[in-house]
Amino acid sequence: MSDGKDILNRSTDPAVLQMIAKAEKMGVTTVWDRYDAMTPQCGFGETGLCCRHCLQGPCRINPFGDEPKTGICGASADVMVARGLDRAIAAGTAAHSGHAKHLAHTMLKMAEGKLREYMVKDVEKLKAVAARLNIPVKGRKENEIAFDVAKAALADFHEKDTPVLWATTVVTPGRVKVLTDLGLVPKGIDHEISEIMHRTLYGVDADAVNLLLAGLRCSVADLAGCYMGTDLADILFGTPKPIVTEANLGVIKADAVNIAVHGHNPVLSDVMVFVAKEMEKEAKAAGALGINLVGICCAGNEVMMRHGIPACTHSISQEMAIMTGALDAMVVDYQCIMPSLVTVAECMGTTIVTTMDMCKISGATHMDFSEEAASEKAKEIIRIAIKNFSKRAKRPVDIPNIKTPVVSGFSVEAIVAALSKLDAKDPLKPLIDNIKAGNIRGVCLFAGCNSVKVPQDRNFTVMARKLLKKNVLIVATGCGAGSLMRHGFMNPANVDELCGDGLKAVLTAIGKANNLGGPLPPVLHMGSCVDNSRAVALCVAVANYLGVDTDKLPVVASAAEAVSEKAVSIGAYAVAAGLPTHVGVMLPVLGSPLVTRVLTEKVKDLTGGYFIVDLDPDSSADKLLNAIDARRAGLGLG
Ligand code: NFS
Ligand code: SF4
Repeated sequence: MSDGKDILNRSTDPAVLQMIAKAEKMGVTTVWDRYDAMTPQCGFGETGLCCRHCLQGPCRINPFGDEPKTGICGASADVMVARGLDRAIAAGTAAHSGHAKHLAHTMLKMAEGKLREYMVKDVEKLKAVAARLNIPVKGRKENEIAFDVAKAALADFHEKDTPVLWATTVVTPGRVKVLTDLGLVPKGIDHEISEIMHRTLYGVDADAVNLLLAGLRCSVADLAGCYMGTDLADILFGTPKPIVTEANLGVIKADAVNIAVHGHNPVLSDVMVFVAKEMEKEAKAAGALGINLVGICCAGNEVMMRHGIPACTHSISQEMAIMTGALDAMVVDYQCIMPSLVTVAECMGTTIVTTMDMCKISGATHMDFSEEAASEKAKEIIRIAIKNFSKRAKRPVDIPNIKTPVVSGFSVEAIVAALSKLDAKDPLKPLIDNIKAGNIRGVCLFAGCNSVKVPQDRNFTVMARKLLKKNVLIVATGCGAGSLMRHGFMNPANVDELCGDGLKAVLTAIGKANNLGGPLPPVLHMGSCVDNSRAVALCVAVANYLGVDTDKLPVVASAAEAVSEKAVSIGAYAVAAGLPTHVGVMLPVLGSPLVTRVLTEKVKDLTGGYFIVDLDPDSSADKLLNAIDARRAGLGLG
């Protein structure tokens, strides 16, 4: 049991803190309690010096240079650390691209006329993606084009004669050359993942630098998977446009049937949005005000960006949504779903519904989701929630009265459309001019998760405050976006308080030109974690405009509270794309000074990008500002 002071240190979100206190009072164990019970954590693992890649292990290396200096097979600290990092990148790549592959299969079945409930929602995007892939568009039916795009997507997974198209067609020409020269162009997404598993096997690659290069190549495959995930989701569900909504636990409503969608793939969550509307009547018949769909993590980001569904919480505080006692069901697909949810749900009367064969949780209710019967399945799931609502009627709930307005939906297409109101012929010009003039000093992408190792949201908010004041334009994805939205960073009303004068003027001018009645929000929400591809697309557009490569731009990235292996693979592709990339928690690499040096310095000579690992948000922000200024100087900007 922890004392009160510890509890206040767990999150900086007041709504979450209320629920942590409730859990403490009820004796419900949370992620923070389990973290406390886990500390001190193993120093070998923390530094990457533990290997279990064969049955002779586990092997551990003494980080202080004493015996043992190698594993039983002779693997050095450098090799052990590089192999571990590679496997993390491969896992992250598998997750993002698995999500994309799922969308590609859905799109293929749709194009073949096998699915009733999916369609091409954004024809323009379909045509744009097809054109980028060299797929003929003119005079062809939507479904024919969609068929070819889905086939091209699936073809990108295995080794073939052509490189991964979703990698080579989405970066600058200069970057294609850099990646080609370094041997970093992936041959197939699945191919790179499986090659990492092969080369990190007992007795294969024992050259740390060679291992790291392969990891970087796999991370480029991860970029491809993310980019494909965004492209296909936009085609099937619509490309996001600015939309007003809200975030935090206060979006849960005591007298509605509350259903949280949690996980990642809009294949499920997008259908839930429409079916929930159809089921309003049934919910009302059960005595509810209606159905209140709320989002968690990236499933939440997807439906917020496209439909304005409010987000209730993110990442490390997912259990706290259930602690309100007002969630009737939590519907999950895959990734970032803590198994502990089932235990908390049992205490609070929530039903956890798993929907994917590859992601079942003991104690949860499993309802296999299929695209062929999407709305029937969604209806069945919603009926579970309605039934639960009836049972909950007499139980008290504790919904923190805390929520914040959010303007979401900033796809690159939406940003360009907004800019075109300033210059219809040359929409990027106002953005570039403002960067040149210093009104926008640079751009920072905040991405990744919340970690139990950081007071929730602290790193994101401290860094964003500092950078905004210095006129850095901030875009955000994933739970980083979640973090910033819950703290008011996506509320246009806060531009005055948060932004420096230059940035304020730009956000206000764009707002005015678009008749928004106010500025754009201080931080632009670009979507889920696969939507880091949108940030890449923006960078590439700006770089191409300026005729330089992405490693010359005053653009930086930060995963300030990273958790998932997906954050590691994204960080690696940000570095491969040439960005200075901050990580605000320890990466398990310190056991190898060589690997640490390669990632934070040497790689700069190869890709132009590099990692900045710093746990202090204040100095991290300074380092990112310095990186931005160095790049400005490189471009001859003051
Ligand atoms: Ni990204 Fe999104 Fe969140 Fe982290 Fe998980 S939900 S895919 S991995 S925890 S940001
Ligand atoms: Fe130990 Fe080598 Fe086996 Fe790893 S691969 S567990 S270092 S013997």
